[in-house]
Amino acid sequence: MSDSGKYDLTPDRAAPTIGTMDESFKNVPDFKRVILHVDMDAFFTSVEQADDPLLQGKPVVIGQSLRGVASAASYEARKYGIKSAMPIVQAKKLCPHAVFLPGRMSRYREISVKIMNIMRALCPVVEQASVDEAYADISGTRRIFGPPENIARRLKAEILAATNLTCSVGIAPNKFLAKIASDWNKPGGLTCIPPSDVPAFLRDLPLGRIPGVGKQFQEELRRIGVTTVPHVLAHPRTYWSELMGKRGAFLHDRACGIDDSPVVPGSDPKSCSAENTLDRDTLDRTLLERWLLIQAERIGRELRGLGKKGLTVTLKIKFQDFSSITRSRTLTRPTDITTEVFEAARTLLATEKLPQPVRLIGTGVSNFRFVQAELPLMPDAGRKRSQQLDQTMDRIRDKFGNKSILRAEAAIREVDTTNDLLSQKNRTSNGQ
Ligand code: DCP
Ligand code: MG
Repeated sequence: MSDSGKYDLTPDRAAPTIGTMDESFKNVPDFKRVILHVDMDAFFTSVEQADDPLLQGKPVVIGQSLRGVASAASYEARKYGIKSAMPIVQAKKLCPHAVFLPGRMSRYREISVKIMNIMRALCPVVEQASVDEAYADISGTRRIFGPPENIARRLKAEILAATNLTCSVGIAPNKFLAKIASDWNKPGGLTCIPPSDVPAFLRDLPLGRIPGVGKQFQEELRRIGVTTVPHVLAHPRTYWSELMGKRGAFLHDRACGIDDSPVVPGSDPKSCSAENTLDRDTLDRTLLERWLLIQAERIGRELRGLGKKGLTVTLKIKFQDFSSITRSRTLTRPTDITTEVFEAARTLLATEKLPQPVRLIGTGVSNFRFVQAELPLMPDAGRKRSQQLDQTMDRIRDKFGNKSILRAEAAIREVDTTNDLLSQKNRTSNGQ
């Protein structure tokens, strides 16, 4: 049982051999939950490689500034010893021929939304933990999906089909063990820690692999001769909490395999917005409209990705003296159509006096409404055409990346600027 290989299900790339973890989960009374953790493999660099076939198989690093650090490294780059948080200067020394890219946060967020939607469609309770990872409580899904591995495999397949990206999945009786499991056999892993195997699994686990036991904490423990889980378990919980307070109790709990923290579903986004600080303050309305179109493109795509339609469009303007205004317009029906978002924002801009040059312009869509499949009494040819155009552009961007296609008027400049913000905000009002 203490052979770590026992926990490694064969990655899906090869023929999987599945154990009987479903039975184990059922039979061990102490563990009532089944928690799944998904973590994308080398997320930022994998997105870049998926969007640009020329990068596939190459060492890729996100981070270009010689004064900065790498935020991500592809598995090819990791072979040279490059890791996240490593100074770029050092990474360049280790692998001078690696491709160093600036990173495209909005694209990563867009893919992240897609992944989370896939998870939410399959799993009853999902908690997004970061841009590329999420927990799901799948305790009640056995009757629909069979053993937990089935849902994991289906998730992996659906994420791969939708994004061309691989992920690693861990399944265990609680969140911290599921997180360790997803990291156990990267990339492309599927690792289960059945309840009955938890004690043996923990016995051999280096303390540093427990989330929350960082380098400093390990060093503190090492100084008192504690380097393994059995060392921790040699003393009762009270000993640890007297010695180290909450951290001590936490350490003892984890060494016992205890983590009762629930999977807390994140609240649904209440609005989508995008804003740009301009390179130079301007009164040029044509230029401002072009920014509105770029923003409408991005918001429209985000809305469609989220499956949301909003009834209110908001324009935000910040002037040269940093004073700002927001103006809203309620549409006759909720929309996720790029041109409708744009037209509403453009109308708001047209009716606004510009007493001084504009330094920032932004668009937001809020007031999301659930809309059933539309069955208009009068067929609306214009709207249908706009929807078809959006769908086509979404498909092209899914395949070739964000910058591959822009409506002609908007193609004035690079969309991914460092001061560009695209965000979903959990609020009912907008533009603030
Ligand atoms: N990230 C970052 N800065 C860090 C660590 C990560 O900006 N110090 C970003 C880049 C990563 C993304 O977050 O691609 C996800 O972080 P992960 O820790 O999950 O790392 P990866 O997904 O890149 O690799 P792995 O396959 O190990 O999960
Ligand atoms: Mg990851």
